[in-house]
Amino acid sequence: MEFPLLLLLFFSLFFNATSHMLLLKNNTSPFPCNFLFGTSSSSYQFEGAFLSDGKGLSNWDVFTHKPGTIMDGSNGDIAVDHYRRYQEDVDLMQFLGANTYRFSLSWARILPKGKFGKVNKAGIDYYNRLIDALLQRGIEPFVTITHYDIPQELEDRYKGWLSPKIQEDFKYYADICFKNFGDRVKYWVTFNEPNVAIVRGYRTGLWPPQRCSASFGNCSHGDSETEPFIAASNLILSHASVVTLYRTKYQKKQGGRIGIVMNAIWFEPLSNSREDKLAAERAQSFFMNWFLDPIILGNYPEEMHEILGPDLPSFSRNDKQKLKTSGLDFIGVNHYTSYYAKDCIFSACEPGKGSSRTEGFALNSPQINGFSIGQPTELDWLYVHPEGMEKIVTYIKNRYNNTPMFITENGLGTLEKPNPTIEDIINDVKRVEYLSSYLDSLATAIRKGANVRGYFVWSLLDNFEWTYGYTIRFGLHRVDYATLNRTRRFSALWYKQFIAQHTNKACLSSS
Ligand code: PNW
Repeated sequence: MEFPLLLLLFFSLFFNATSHMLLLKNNTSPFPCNFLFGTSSSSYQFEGAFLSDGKGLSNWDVFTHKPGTIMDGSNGDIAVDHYRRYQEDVDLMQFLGANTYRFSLSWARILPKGKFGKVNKAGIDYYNRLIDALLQRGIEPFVTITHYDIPQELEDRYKGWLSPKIQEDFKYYADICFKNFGDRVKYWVTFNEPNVAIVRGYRTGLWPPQRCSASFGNCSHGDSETEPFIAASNLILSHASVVTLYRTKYQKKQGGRIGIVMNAIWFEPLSNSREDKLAAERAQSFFMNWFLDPIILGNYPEEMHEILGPDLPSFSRNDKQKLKTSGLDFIGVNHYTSYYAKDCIFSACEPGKGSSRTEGFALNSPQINGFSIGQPTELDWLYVHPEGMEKIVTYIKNRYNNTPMFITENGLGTLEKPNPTIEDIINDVKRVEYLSSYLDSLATAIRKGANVRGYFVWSLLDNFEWTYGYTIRFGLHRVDYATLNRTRRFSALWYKQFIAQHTNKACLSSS
């Protein structure tokens, strides 16, 4: 395409996408002073260099190398080579005007064999280089300690999250992270989306360690009715130990904050019936509150006790005390989509997705009985329902006493045509529409009093999308997987503009 034509296309799209943004009226931004705007990533999806400089194998390295696990047969061996190209990537963030970057540390890069081996100095050096490069450009590092990938050694030795032994290992690892990086890192996340990792690892078996019962999936070991709850309880207690460690040994001196990131789906009752409303509550309790309630309120949601009985591991008096005194400083919210929820206690549901006891007898899905919660996308689990952002943020605000929140992920995944033209590559108007409508909805929640402190787009770049491999692209920048070249998409320019318009100049001078 001729260059001027391309330019024209650009501007027409640009004005189209910005004209329906209500946020800019009177030039007052609803986003508070010092609001963080950035992008998110994770070690396994970005770094590559899977065996470089002393890194050990992670559970995801081993899993992706098994045939048939990943849609396009790919893996994260190279990913987007962030390990070597981080400087170029930090330049892209600077161009956006972002003031934060969320990334995760690879446990197996720092401790190739968990606490059963030595610290890998080259791993520490890499993260030091990345952190310093960010700070030099005024970008605040927002660090996830574990984003799904754990050293394979811990699976082999004691079955990972199924063993209480992992609590000691996680504490040992986090201590090394605080000690080495805590002078410069002021935002810590213990875990990314444990609710997704545990459901996929131990209920449906689609992710490592591929454990489930026959009626839930195709696994050679496991028990979908009990193991997810055991793994979750070990993870919740691991979070508590590490928060206690941070509070007692580091927080005063280093002055940072620590939280956890949950996958947060908004569950909308399928009908106005009392039964469906209760089902939507149960769906939330069995998905998100399952983790946040014990961490913030000291015990599992009541509905979980009632439905699961003895299959829900109970916390000892000691554990409860530990949970109460540790808690968290903020809740990280990864929000992409909403689902309908339908009751399966008082009415019959077909056996299958969501209707089991392990999900609180609440059928939950983006489409039920021909009703769709929003526009479908090229990802089977992602439907566009911007109102869900305001609703989930408000729900969390009310349930957890307006604990500070960060929207740690939000974004749209798309497919790419074979042999795409430059226009196919950069013209991602759907992504811009998605992001601007979700940010609008977030702004409404903030105006109504939600204590939200930051927002991160998933993701800076296209990357390894777990079992979808490289087929699904979430990037503000497109990655050519043959050359690893990054190309700026229209959404990157849009986000740059958005950040500039919503960074409150008055705050800058007073801070
Ligand atoms: C998150 N769902 O995963 C992860 O934190 C990222 O690593 C990932 O790349 C990103 O979102 C996009 O998928 C999710 O089924 C996995 O609702 C599943 C769901 C949502 C997010």
